[in-house]
Amino acid sequence: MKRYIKLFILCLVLSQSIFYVHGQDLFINNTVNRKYTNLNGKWEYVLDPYKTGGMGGAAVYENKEATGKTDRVEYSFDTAETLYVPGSFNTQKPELKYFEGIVWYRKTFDKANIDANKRYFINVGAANYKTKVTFNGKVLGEHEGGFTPFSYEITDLLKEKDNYLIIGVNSGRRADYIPSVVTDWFNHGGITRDVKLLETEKTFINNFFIALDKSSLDKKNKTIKGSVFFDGPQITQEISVKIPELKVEETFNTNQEGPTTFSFSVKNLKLWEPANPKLYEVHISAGSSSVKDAVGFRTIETRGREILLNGKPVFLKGICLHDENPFRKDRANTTEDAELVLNWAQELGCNFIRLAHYPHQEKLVRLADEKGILLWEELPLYWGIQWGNLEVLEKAKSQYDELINRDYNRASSIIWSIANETAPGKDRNNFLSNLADYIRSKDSTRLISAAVKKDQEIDGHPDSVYTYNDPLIEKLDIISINEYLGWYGGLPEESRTKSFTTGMKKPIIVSEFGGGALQGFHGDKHTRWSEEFQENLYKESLAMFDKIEGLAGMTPWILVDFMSPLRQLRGVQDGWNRKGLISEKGQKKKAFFILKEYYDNK
Ligand code: GCB
Repeated sequence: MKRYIKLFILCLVLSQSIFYVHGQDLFINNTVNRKYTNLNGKWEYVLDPYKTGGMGGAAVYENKEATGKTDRVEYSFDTAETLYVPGSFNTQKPELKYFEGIVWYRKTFDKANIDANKRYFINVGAANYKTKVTFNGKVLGEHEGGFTPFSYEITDLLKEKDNYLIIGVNSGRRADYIPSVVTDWFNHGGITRDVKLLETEKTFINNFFIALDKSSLDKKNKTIKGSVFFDGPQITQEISVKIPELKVEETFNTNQEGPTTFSFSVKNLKLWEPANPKLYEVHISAGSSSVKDAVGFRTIETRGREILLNGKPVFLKGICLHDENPFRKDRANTTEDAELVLNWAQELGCNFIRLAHYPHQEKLVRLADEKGILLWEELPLYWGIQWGNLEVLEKAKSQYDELINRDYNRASSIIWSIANETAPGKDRNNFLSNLADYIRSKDSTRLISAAVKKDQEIDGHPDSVYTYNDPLIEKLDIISINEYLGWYGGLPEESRTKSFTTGMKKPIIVSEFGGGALQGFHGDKHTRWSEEFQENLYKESLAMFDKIEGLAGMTPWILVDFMSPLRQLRGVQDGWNRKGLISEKGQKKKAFFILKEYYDNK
């Protein structure tokens, strides 16, 4: 009997691991600086609203076409319409606006000069949410998570002619996903970021971390440390790290077991900071494999209520942002898209942006490195997460792994935020403290925060003093608070009666406040949706938050109006969350100038 129970448990575990997938073959970072062929452009597509993976009994990824007049195949990519990749499928075709299900995409291509001494990978920048990648009729794997990159190897499958890459993307929402079923943003489905065909050496550096060693900040000669990850049959004996501008040329013995770590000292290092976002070209090589990247070196830490950048207190003049180009009504996916919003943020006087509520495109993070804008990054651990579900915790870790691997070398990224507005409870506390420990074990070069709720919101006692004693705070470097007084409950003037305290002495960021206004709609300061209401709310809120002891920064909600199916008020919202300081057409509202003035004087 016992044997059967064991067998049953084994089967259960196996079936779980088969269904529970968020995998990829190998994490490859820094793809923009590697050798690749761009696979963006028009892809044919077949809709699969019932998520069967097959049409008329045939798997869609087999890429069949009827071969004669008696033949029956119930789909055809050859005669299909096309979608542009990268891009949200919802906003490219009116009939797909609210479609949530599977779209099968096909790209065919030839590849001249395949080199037998190289390896080839399909790299997807992001596809929302669950993605099955197939190549020339073979399933490579399934990836879960809508905002982080993944790669699959196709070395043995690639041909010189008529390759077909078929990718099925399922944008359906589920309670055990991250995010869960309800979000206040549009569920842009499909292949939303670039697709690349990467070419690498047989053994190559698939990932590397490099950063300034915090403990050397006060020394004249600073220490740079890092690690290098290899993949392939022949790990070479030595790696070399070069930073030509600093005259650094160092070699290290390769660790044959795990990643190779290195550390060396440098003279005359200019630290990266918003006023001088200095980037150095770094080259790492081993055997015939080499990578290069432009990297800034800085430290970030806290001291009491202060946030210290390179050892000096910094006030984070920030703004929240969704990863959308409002003009194209699409997920942002180009450097121009990033340029548009970063320029607006800089015009507002910002040195900091909260990338809400999921990982934004890598191009924006790289541009922030160049422009000297500090960033907060987060995963969509948002409303309705299944905290008691250990698989969800594993998914969160895996998505964080992908994000850390992608952005570890970006100086601009200074905060990992692990959750937004979640209520304390045993499962939630365990989940998030476990995740905080996990992230710290992977990355000690950033701070950890979360937007926490005030005690009154949890216990329901209205009070003039807002207190914050969420047990999660113990695990955080920064206490972040979202406070919508004046919009969700009360009029803006009520702000004058409020004050804030926290049990622990840590820096505080106001990570959200704001209210909606339809650009061009005017009224008095108490007329909801008018620019004047929003303007008044900003004046009152700024006066209130300015009094917080230990205020280290703020990111009002939000830079630009963004698409949200939760917002359906006709003639006002029309599917847009109107809390932007800038409309979806790019026009600034009055509150923009209130915040700008506050930041200019700060
Ligand atoms: C919040 C959420 C954000 C919403 C915002 C709002 O607290 O964090 O995702 O969009 O409020 O507009 O209500």
